[in-house]
Amino acid sequence: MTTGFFGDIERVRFEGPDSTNPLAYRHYDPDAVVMGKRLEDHLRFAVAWWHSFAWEGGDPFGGMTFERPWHPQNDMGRARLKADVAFEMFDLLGVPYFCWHEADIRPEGTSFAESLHNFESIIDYIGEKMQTASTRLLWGTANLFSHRRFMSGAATNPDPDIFAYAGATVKACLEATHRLGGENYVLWGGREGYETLLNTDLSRELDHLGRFLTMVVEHKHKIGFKGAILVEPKPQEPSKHQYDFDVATCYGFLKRYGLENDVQLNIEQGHAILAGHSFEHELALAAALGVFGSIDMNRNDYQSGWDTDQFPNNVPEVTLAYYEVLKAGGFTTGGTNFDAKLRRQSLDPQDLIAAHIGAMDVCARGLKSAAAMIEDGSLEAARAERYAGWDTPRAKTMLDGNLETLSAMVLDENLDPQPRSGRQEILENLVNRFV
Ligand code: XLS
Ligand code: NI
Ligand code: NI
Repeated sequence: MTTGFFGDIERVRFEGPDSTNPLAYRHYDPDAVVMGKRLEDHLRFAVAWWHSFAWEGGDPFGGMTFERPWHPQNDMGRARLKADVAFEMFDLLGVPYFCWHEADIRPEGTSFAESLHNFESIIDYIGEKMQTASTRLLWGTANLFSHRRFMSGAATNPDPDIFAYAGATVKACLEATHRLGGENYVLWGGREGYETLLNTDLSRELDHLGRFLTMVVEHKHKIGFKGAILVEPKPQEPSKHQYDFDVATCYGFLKRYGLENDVQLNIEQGHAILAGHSFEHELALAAALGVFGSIDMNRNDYQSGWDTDQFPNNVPEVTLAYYEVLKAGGFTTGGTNFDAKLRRQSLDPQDLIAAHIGAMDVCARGLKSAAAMIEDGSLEAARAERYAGWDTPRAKTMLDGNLETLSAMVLDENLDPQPRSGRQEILENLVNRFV
């Protein structure tokens, strides 16, 4: 018995690039083998519970547009109905993973104990559904930013009781993630930052955030959770200044608190853009620093400058991102989470299915193009050639020397190095052969 929410929509199949069926995959064939691995195992797609099922379609100028049968989301019966519909969608899409915040899946209670009780019973319910479903948990996370108690932050709140409340919430969410066999646990510091320095003790807040994250890592080991702990960088919104600004800032923070070997990063396309970077820059940097974990694949509107959380639909952009993912060795515990929502005028259940189909197809095309670029090898060959001078014993002695030996070398050999073209346009043309 299904809920009937998706009407007569049938399981989405791969029909190939010539299909005109709007509810078929044209590029995502989960079983297609690319670079020796199934596409499903490369991409590891996940549906985000918050955008697809909990979000009601509001914006700063207006409220709910969606009117789902589980609205308002204030009792357990509706929470279970929402879970039923979620699993029906996972099955229709054949998507291997999902993600949640506790606030997406359970109604808030009138006390912490009641909220916890609601949460645990919905986790049991989801656990039962997972017995027969083929969709697994990519990550769980805590919503430490929506409720008004968190308006001044969670771990960085000036009120220690909020720090405790946040810790209790993360304990429950981490344990539930472990119970459901989740592969990662994410922390995004939505309001871990500030609006004005005039009322903020920045130094103290950073120490509290470091201590909080250390407690999370300690608890992970205590309960035997083998998944990865991931922090998700974002420069601003909702806070004016966020402490987890970008990959570089997060890495510095992890280093300072001795967590760089225990915590990796969940990197979101839209957040990279908000920070003034490209997505591929953030991915390449995370890989270089050894903290690449997982991705949130959702774009922003480039004109509005907001975190609009739109489904990806730009193949060349996605290709460059997966190129970095593949070069980093691909995902291990991580995956491709669609932290993306419909536009608020897209009311129909079919819109939800079509949005994911389009996003999965775009990502499949991007990954296949990236793999083709790697297999072709011309781009890496050009890069290697540009640095070839460094592969010589002579260059090694430069690195092993000091400023005096470098000075002596320049004078003795009368060095007069000549600039060489970076060949950017030629390389861009090369990439365009594949996308
Ligand atoms: C918000 C974040 C959020 C995290 C999970 O911008 O992307 O959705 O992914 O808390
Ligand atoms: Ni985001
Ligand atoms: Ni995100």
